[in-house]
Amino acid sequence: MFTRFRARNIGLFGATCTLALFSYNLFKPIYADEKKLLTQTQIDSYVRDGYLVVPRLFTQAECKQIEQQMNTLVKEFDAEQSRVLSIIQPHQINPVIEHYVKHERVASVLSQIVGAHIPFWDGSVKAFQSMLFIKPPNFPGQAWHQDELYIPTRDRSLTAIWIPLEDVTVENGCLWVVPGSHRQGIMYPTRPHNNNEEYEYDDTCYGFDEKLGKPIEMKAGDALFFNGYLLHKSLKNRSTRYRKVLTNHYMTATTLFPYTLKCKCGQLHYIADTDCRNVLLVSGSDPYVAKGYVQETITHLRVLNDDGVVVKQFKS
Ligand SMILES: O=C(O)CCC(=O)C(=O)O
Repeated sequence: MFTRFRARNIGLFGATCTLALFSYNLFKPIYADEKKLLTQTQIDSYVRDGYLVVPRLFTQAECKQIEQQMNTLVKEFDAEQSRVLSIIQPHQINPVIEHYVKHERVASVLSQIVGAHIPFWDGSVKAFQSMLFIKPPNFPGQAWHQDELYIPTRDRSLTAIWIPLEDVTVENGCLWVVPGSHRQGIMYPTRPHNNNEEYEYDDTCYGFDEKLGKPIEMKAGDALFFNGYLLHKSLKNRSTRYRKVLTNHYMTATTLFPYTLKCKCGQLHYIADTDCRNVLLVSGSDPYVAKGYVQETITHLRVLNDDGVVVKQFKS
């Protein structure tokens, strides 16, 4: 009797489980997790090494579309194509570039890595900056540096995405990184590099073993994500082709960062809550939404003038 009762219960239990599983599969909610592109191994390697290459994040067609927008912008600025080196903040005036800055594949990866080292991070991310680089043949690279120097997030969440629109190799000036150099959150000292043949004018970081630097050769549309404290550089473009790249900077939406300090009012400003609102929410929610948003930076080009000097060009 007891055994029959138990067998019937087990049978009922089994049927209920099968039904539950069946209806779960039919009506299962779209969990955010299902949109996540990275495995835990990839996230761990980003936290450990400070960089991650995600192959084929953008298709060839998407790379072409970005390149077309680059050409359109150069025309809008009435600039001489062969002299343009970069376009700064193109997303502020070009909706297609803005679309790629917040693209769902980009947002998905960022929502897994930007604050992966921060306890209780909720996956929220905002963008601060976009840049299109057009590196002509024979143009120098950028010496060893850390992006955190220019965009001080201080919670170590600054994350760059660097997407070549054509294949990049050592010859045409791919990025080099020092794996793990972000780990302790050290800001390395800087000094002149004395190598104008290889690098543009910005100083170089020193105090680390340069031999640990490694080139990251990539295919067009692959995406290199790297942390703001990671030491990186690029060499001169020794090829006969232009090297074109879209690169953007992101941080957690909770980050307050003092990009500029404007103290004209004569009041005391605390560094810790000074916040640049020239940002764009990419993932999750913005805890400082009440502060509103501003466009402090103006979209502009970096161009070579007749003397070969790099100057800024604004829209006339
Ligand atoms: O694209 C390059 O050559 C250098 C880019 C870079 O180092 C940067 O944007 O921080």
